[in-house]
Amino acid sequence: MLDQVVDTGRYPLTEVDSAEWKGVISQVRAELAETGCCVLTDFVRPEWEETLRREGAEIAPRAHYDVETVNVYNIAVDDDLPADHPGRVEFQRGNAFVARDLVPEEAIIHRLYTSAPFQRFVADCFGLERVHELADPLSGLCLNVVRPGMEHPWHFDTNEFTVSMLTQSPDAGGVFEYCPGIRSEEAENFDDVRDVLDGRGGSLVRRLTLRPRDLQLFKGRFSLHRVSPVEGGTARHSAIFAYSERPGVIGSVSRTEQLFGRVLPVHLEAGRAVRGDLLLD
Ligand SMILES: O=C(O)CCC(=O)C(=O)O
Ligand SMILES: [Fe+2]
Repeated sequence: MLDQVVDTGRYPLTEVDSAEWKGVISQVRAELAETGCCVLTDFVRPEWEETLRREGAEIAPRAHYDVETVNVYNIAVDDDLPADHPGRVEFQRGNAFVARDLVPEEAIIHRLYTSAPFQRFVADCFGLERVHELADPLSGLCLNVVRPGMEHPWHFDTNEFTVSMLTQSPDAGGVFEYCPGIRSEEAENFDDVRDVLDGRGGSLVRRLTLRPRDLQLFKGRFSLHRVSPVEGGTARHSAIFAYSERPGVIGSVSRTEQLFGRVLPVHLEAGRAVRGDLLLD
């Protein structure tokens, strides 16, 4: 399957540790170290572009919509924060997610997500021994749907690294904007975050117009990012492949309810996953 779908001439996923593999990996790692973001262009072969788009468009109506007031840290908006704290800036989250259990197993994005060579490649790109699919039956693989007029507002990710692929481009807008390393494990840098939210981000903000079939690797826990408002008549669809370093990761009940409008018994049993740092989110 992999050889057919992925351009393995360029991205030798099936030749683990070959010279070509190592060449790609070292390039990716250098870019990730510099900006926290790397786009592997034309990762999926062009003949699959329409299938990728259609499979996404078919499930997009299954996205859970909810007008949610959020801030960049995904903490309670009414928290008792200082007046100039960036967590006080509120946004309407206008994107919606299709949960993993609504993505057919034969869809390209599902086959990539669960592919062992793909996982091995992704892990090596991030310098990890291996990655695990989330044990969460809803949030491991999602389709992110941003309809015309909507945006996916500024936020940090809970995951340290994210893998994604646009499956349908909007007519205009829907640009991925990010601020490389604006915070670190040691420092929140609230002043810089505040500047970006207030539109004074200037050189802190980079812009990427992603294209379908490109694979994006991103370290979103330290880089503030958003999808700018989508313009025109076509929704923006992107597949989010979520992996973790530890096995068994399951989302919290409250977050799962917010994102998907439902929880499963496994969420009620698991409680909140433990993380390695104390950053707000
Ligand atoms: O859809 C995208 O390109 C970005 C999605 C994102 O930032 C997220 O799901 O956390
Ligand atoms: Fe994100």
